[in-house]
Amino acid sequence: MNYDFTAIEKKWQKYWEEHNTFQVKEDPSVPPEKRRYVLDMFPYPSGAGLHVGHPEGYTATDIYCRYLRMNGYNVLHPMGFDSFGLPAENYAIKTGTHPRVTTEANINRFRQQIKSLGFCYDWSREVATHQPEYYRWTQWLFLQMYRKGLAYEAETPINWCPSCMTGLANEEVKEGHCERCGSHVVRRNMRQWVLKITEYAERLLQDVDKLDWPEAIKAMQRNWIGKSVGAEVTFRIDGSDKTLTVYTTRPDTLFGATYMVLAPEHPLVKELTTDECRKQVEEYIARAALKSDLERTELNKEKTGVFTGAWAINPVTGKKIPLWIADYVMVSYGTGAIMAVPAHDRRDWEFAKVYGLPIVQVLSGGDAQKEPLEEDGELINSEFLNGLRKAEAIERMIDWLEEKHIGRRAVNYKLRDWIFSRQRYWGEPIPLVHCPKCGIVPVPEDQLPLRLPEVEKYVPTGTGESPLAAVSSWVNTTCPCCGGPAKRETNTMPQWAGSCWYYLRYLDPRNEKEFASKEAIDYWMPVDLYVGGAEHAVLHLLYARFWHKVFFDLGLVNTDEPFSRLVNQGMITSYAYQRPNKTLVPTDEVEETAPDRFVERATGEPLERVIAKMSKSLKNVINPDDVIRDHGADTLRLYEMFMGPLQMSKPWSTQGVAGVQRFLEKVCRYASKPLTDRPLDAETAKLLHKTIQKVSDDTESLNFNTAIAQMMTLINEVSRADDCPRQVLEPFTLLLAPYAPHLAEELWSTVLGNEPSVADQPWPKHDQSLTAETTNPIAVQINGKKRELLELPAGLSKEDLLSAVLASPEVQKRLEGVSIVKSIVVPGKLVNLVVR
Ligand code: ANZ
Ligand code: ZN
Repeated sequence: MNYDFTAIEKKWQKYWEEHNTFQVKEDPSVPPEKRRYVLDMFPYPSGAGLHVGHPEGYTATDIYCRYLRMNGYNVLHPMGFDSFGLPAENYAIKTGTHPRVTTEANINRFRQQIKSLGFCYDWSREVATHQPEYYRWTQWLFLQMYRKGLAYEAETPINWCPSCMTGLANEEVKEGHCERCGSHVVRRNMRQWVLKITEYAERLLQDVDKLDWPEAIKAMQRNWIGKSVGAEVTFRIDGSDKTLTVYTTRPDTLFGATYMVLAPEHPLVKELTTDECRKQVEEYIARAALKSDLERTELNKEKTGVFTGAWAINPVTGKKIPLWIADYVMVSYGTGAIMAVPAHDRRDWEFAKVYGLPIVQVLSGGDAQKEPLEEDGELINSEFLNGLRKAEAIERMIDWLEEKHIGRRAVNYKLRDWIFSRQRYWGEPIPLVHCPKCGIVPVPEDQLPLRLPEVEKYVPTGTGESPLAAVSSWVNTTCPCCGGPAKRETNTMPQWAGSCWYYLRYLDPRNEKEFASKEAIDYWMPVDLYVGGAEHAVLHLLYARFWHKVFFDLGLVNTDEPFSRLVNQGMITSYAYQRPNKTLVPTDEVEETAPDRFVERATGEPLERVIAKMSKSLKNVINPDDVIRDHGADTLRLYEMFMGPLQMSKPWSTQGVAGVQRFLEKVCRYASKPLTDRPLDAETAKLLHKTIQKVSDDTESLNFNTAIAQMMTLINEVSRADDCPRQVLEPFTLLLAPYAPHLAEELWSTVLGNEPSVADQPWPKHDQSLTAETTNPIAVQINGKKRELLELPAGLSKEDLLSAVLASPEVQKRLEGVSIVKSIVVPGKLVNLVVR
């Protein structure tokens, strides 16, 4: 059999499409434990088309889904497009082409590219967030949140790009600069719609614990929510009846509070500032407004501030302490004011050094005049706290403050409410009306979707309103409540809105009465496995959890978390070539003069091969279309899975692709040998059943690279024979089916003469009597501490034992975020991993 991958792949893609092979129904006879929902992060259909990172996660879920189907599961595996967003709008600003036109052309290209990989998506469930049939429900869900009091209007400072004349989301600000044009971003007060995600902070934090997600992502969510436990302390202002309350995590250090700092935006600044100091204070406030939060909080920045002329009284020492303003204090955190303890807080210490403020040490353990002491110690210079350690002293001080009614225990979260409006065109209109008589009135639900009107110009107006504000026929409307003249809200929703709930729409995508039926939700939810890139660690994944919890409270969904299990695929990187001065050379200007020796063609200068992100400028971007054309989709799929563990980042290698293609060619050559029905010899039978066992286990645990390696081992061994026994080819074809589905179909029907589709066949079972091996308990130590006890086959070599240990999910969990610097293997006994 000749491996004509182009013909084979076309043929089977057509077959699957015509036979609706992968359409899935909510079959009630399938018991709940046999239902699975496997989700990919849907792509933003950019103009660049699919990149090789997309097929990585998509192939992984595809293999897993095909494997589950063959094991008798009813599997929901949908795909769609996150199609509102900035690039299409920027393109419209440049060219005048409607974002819908660009977006839909891009979607068509993406769909065709994704289909060319032969994935088992149920395409009848495709959704795209920009379609009115979809965003009707985004608007409806927003209104449910609004009615629950979770959406409110506020004047808040936001990131503003003075050159693009638009507000930006935090995530659109890169190191203080506008992602679009590179201008310096400033703070500007603007009317905004805000979602009360902070009301869910504690639950979002607590429930992280019950998620089967990578530890690194869970840690990022916890940090982003940023719970902090401490106290509020109220200070009297000298010569005034005003008081000032601060938030501190270290009330134990109150005896060391030698000055106070207010955020420049703190509402009391104007009142407290004395006339002598007013001019400098106002100048400072104006300068601080030009900085982004990031610049203000950067640790290594020289601290700046000004004295307000006012003094407070330290409640425990009774001493007068000066009141400053400084931009390292944020108005939006805690109370926007701090008690400064330079002896024990680095930022305060740096500030005190710049302005010559007193440093009073209140914990033992070093010399605070020389450097801040941030560790635990024994309290000194602190009267009733002397001799206590930090934790006890905190408790004692809070009791004291509560007794005197000048303080109390307090909790703070870093998480801020979510600024939910954009001054943009290409997003969901916010379905609210402003009526001079009735105030804010929701658009009645039977009038949804509130469609985006056509506009002539996509350029932001600079007034803080979106281009929609210029469409007076759309803006001017009647109040749904009193029928009087009213105006529509012209801000649109942010890019994240549609992706907050798309996984629910897939359940019931054509429902015109509800966002999804209760039956479909009960049938499929929660998502059993969600695969995507780690770049969504906080934003999308936190926003979606928040919406889902709100829906849960509203009785709209049956679970309080949307995604039970999350797996992050590693980044596919590329090789790049570096000059001695660390600059990079585009790949097409590099020559390999000997194996692993590279020079710059123009100069003959030696270059070092390094690993870098694929980028246009380095000309090392791999286009999946080219790989499919030259090597076939099955090779692309198999190669991306064979590159290494799914979760790891790994560089693209052109030789690697060719190697995988040779494996599939070898399979074809083997299948071209005379097909026989002879019984297998004992050794072949044993290898075959070991292969079935390993491929099953590894596929189940998403260790696709080792499953492929085992299939390669099998083919190498069996192709020594002159014939091709059906007893080998048939089970092998079934094992191959999730991985290289086109070739597997071809082998199944053309070579083996069976009825298609191989995707509907039961998964092969291994014969335990053939695979049973004696096992040994192997202790796995990490940095010398015993962490796991694994039952592993006896007689493994050092290398095999180490790879078996590294392949175990328990060990992989423990190795997240660390790197192995050394491993010590004692065969049959233990493996010690030294990590950093
Ligand atoms: C006195 C003190 C002494 C503090 C000490 C720390 C160490 P987390 O853990 O992040 O919650 N802080 C409070 N509000 C602030 C604001 N709006 N902007 C900048 N800094 C602020 O940190 C809480 C600590 O950060 C608080 O505890 C306060 O400094 C500072 F040895 O108070 B601390
Ligand atoms: Zn009205």
